[in-house]
Amino acid sequence: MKMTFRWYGENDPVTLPNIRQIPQMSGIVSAVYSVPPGGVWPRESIAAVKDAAHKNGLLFEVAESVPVHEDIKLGLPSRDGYIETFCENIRRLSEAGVTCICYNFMPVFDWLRSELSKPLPDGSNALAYDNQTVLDLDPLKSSLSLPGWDESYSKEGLKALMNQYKDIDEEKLWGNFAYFINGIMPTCEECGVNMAIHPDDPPWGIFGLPRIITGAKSYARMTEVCKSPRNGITLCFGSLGADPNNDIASIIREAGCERIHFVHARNIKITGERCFEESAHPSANGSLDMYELLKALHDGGFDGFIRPDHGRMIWGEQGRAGYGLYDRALGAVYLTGLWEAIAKQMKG
Ligand code: DNO
Repeated sequence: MKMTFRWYGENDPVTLPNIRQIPQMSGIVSAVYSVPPGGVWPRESIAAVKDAAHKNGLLFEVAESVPVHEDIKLGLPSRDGYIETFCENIRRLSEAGVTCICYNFMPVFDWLRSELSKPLPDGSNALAYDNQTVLDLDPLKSSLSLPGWDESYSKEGLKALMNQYKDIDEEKLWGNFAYFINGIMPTCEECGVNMAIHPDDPPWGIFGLPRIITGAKSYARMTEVCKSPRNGITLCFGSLGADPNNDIASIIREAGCERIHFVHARNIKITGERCFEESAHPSANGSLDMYELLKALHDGGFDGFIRPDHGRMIWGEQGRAGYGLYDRALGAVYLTGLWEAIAKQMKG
């Protein structure tokens, strides 16, 4: 397992020298943020991320995310051009040493929360999701914006885009996913790059839009539509774990680790039906048994990348919601400790 840390580039208040000092940190997970979805990433921009990482003793082997253009998810005729652009980005990233690309196939919106800084009893704050608040929310009227969302849409643009999805049900979205993944796979094979799809977060439909990567059945189907082991997943504990029907340890044990290229490890506390808040990483702080999950990965021979995922804001830190330094650093060290204990226990 290779421990990594997400870095949002030169504007990230978390610096590379900060990241370097976290014990056992092997590299960063990053992207070129200046290019809109569907554009080609300039070689110099990719090299700048790599060079900055290397200067700080860190590797840049995982890109998160390369956005999938909406025309691909909608299955429009223009998708072929965007698939070719995606392939070009795969080539350029691999030339710079990237071996794993994290992406998602969620229509319009990426991850969703109803609150970005919910105060917790210990004085920290965290991201939270309340089902009723989301049901009452109209994305076309509210001013809600989240760091994971593409902010470039005007309200009219967003309305038109959401309208385009009205004839796209889950079956059609699956068809468009199959077209995309099979379209890029020859390039992934050629370049030695693993694709790691992130689950839908939360793992259920929102705002009437379809979502398909939600649990064990999705993984079975996903691997079926494109059989190359390079068509793999980002196993995100917190996203899948928001649905208590997802037994993540069983998903790992049943599906095996061959397709798990990347792990987002975080804990959540389920506070009601389709309601949760993000907790500190240790098992005792949330609803997920982190030991069981890492043990299942270890037993399956997991040898991919892992990163602590969202952290709370602690010690008065201000910054990008979910992506401060301190709590994620605590998470990384906790995960490394669990992994060491499991490995030593297994040796007997
Ligand atoms: C949220 C992240 C996601 C993830 C994308 C991958 O914090 O895990 O935004 O990067 O869904 O494409």
